[in-house]
Amino acid sequence: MPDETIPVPAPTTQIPAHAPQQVPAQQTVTGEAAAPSARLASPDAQQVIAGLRATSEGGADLVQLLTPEGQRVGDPRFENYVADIGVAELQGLYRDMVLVRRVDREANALQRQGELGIWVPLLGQEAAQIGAGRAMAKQDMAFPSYREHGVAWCRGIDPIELMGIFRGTDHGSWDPRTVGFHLYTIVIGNQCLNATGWAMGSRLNGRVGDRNGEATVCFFGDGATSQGDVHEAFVWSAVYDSPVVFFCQNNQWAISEPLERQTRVPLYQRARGYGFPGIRVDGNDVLATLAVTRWALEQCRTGNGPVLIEAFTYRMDAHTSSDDPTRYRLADELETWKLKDPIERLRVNLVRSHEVGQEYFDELQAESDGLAARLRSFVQAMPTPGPERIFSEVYADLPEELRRQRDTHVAFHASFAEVTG
Ligand SMILES: Cc1ncc(C[n+]2csc(CCOP(=O)(O)OP(=O)(O)O)c2C)c(N)n1
Ligand SMILES: [Mg+2]
Repeated sequence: MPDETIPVPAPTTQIPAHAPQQVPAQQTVTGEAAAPSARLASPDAQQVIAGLRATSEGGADLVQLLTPEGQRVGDPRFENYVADIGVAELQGLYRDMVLVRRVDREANALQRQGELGIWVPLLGQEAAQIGAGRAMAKQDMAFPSYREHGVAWCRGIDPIELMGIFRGTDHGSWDPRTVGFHLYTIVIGNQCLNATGWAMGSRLNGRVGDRNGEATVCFFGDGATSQGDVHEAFVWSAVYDSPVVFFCQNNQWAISEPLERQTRVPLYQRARGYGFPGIRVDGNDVLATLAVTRWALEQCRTGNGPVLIEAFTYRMDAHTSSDDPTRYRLADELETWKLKDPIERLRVNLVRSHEVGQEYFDELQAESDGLAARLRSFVQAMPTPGPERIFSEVYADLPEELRRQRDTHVAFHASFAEVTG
């Protein structure tokens, strides 16, 4: 579809129920007169409930192509971006989601059994990640946080390559340039600056301008939007028209902090303040996420970046295996989101609208079991890296001083091993 037929998502004036209805004229308020704004900073219980309801429902601006009941719905703005997706492609997207969920659950179990030091679950965010990941082209570059196992899968990274990070033996064993997927970033929001720099480079090197142009996708969370790094990335990307899709997975929580503590406007609306389009998509709808990300990437490739996508989703498990979400959120909330499960809605669609038979699901189950078994045996057999490993792959030519330290370090380990047997 030509660019000009795709309207930039219309700006909306929708504000959550608990936000002030009118922006007061600019003024300096001190003493007692400051009380109303102080009250706004701590909404009462009713306001909190209204706000949470507004966020859990996604609002009228949510782009959706597949309802939670598995029904295909139209959207004239994005329909054509998935016109090529027939039943075989839908099955492919379903397979991706099932397999990454299986990897996620197996890794979670491995952590519980002491084989991994920590695990960061993606449960519930499969559609957001597979939709975005499958929208990307070979020449594109992704900058993930630490939860993007589904995007890694789409970039062709074998899940076993993620395991060293969580076993504490390496920082990821893939070459970011070859696969177009940067190493995981733990420092919240920091990868947005890296992504901005990369995207500015694409533009300055003349690799933007037509549909084969290069684009960058930056993945981050709702909590990250409160970081200064993200603000700076938005400013730099905007003023340099950088081809970067800021893909925010709003999973409603930043560890134990709810979205309500990050923002008073829906996150996608923030883009307006920086001067680029922002759009909210149902992040549990793989088809809508694929369509919206394809649109955003096209904008970037053709020189109309950046774009902010807010993928409205939910973290169905703990923040990490070190976290206990029952301490800060109600079980009801999880139950509500289970009804919007990204995998189940596509399964229902495949069965009811495309008459996909049980055989397909059985085969996928067997494939998924095989993948989990391979992951498990790989992790159980993972060797402990040698003492020289911390010195390798940092310098092309190791400086003399570090070479000396490495030799001492290696010799110490050898003598220690001799003593301890
Ligand atoms: C700069 C920085 N501050 C604090 C932390 C600790 N921390 C780790 S994850 C996290 C919450 C991030 O939430 P969000 O951006 O919503 O991503 P999610 O984990 O939900 O995917 C925090 C505060 C950190 N890693 N880096
Ligand atoms: Mg979050």
